[in-house]
Amino acid sequence: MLILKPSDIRPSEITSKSNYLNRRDFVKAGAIAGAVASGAAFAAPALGAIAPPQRGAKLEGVGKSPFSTDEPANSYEDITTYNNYYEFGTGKGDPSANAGDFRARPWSITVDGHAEKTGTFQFEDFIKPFDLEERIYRMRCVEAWSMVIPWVGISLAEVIKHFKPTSKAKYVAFETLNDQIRMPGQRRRVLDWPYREGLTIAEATNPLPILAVGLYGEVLPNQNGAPIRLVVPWKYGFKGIKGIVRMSFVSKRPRTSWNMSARHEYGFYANVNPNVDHPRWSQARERRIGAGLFARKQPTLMFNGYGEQVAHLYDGLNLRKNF
Ligand SMILES: Nc1nc2c(c(=O)[nH]1)N[C@H]1C(S)=C(S)[C@@H](COP(=O)(O)O)O[C@H]1N2
Ligand SMILES: [Mo]
Repeated sequence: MLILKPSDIRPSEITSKSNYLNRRDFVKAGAIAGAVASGAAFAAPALGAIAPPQRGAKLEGVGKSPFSTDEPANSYEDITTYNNYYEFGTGKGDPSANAGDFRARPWSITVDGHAEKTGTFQFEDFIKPFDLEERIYRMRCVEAWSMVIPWVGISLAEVIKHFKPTSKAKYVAFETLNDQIRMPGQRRRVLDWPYREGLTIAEATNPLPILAVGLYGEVLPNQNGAPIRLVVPWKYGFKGIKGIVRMSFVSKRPRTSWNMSARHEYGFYANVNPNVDHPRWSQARERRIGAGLFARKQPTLMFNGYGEQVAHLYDGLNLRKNF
């Protein structure tokens, strides 16, 4: 459990990087919490306010990206207390409550399959050849909520180029750590562990995807996928596999966790598409986390607004069938 004593909290942690949007919400939520007796609906923001997440070490030499959105970013608290990471529980607050003691170092990543360069690398050696960049991306979860997140990461296209995949490599598959002791949520068979994801080589070599190693200029918190996780901003959030230990160059479409669990609900592509509903709910609109409890849902954009960069990847593909 991540509960800090007041003496453990540095002043820098108390002054969060909340943007003006979230400050306004904080005031609003506070006013509402004072007016109604039950605080149950405010459990997530209240937890963030009482026990600020431990902040990570500063990352040095982080460049800027032309792909960043200028929309206001969600607060550090929003991004680190409202998570999906079933290895640490299925509730949105579970990863921040349960992943605090997870040791994300030392960490090794295995690269295998159809590539000239393969092997097992320490995390630090794995990322060393690549430039660190801040990429402020809109993120859209399949559950119809969204956030704007200032990631720090390395270009997946650059990583792939580095390992020199052969012509047999049609897809890249990723796997999360498989360890019931370090990831207690894996004791429950809510998914077929380890968590798995994948992209086509064309998707993976597009300039947008990154392997994120940081957030708000600091080392990535455990609940967001430390030490390294995938970020693919035009796809639903479940493609963004956390805690990666393996990257495989494969010739056949890899099996992916949510598709294996309910293939009629979660496709391999998982491109954000307001015109194709999930069988149980609409994908036309989304709730921006932190935009206020009474804020209207906003329209979801095709490819989450990244169509200019990625629409060409799907020329001639029926996106209703290939959801
Ligand atoms: N290993 C692993 N990766 C995962 C998940 C998970 O349960 N396990 N959940 C996914 C889902 S559904 C979402 S929406 C994003 C959430 O990322 P965030 O908590 O950093 O916003 O992580 C994705 N990556
Ligand atoms: Mo998600």
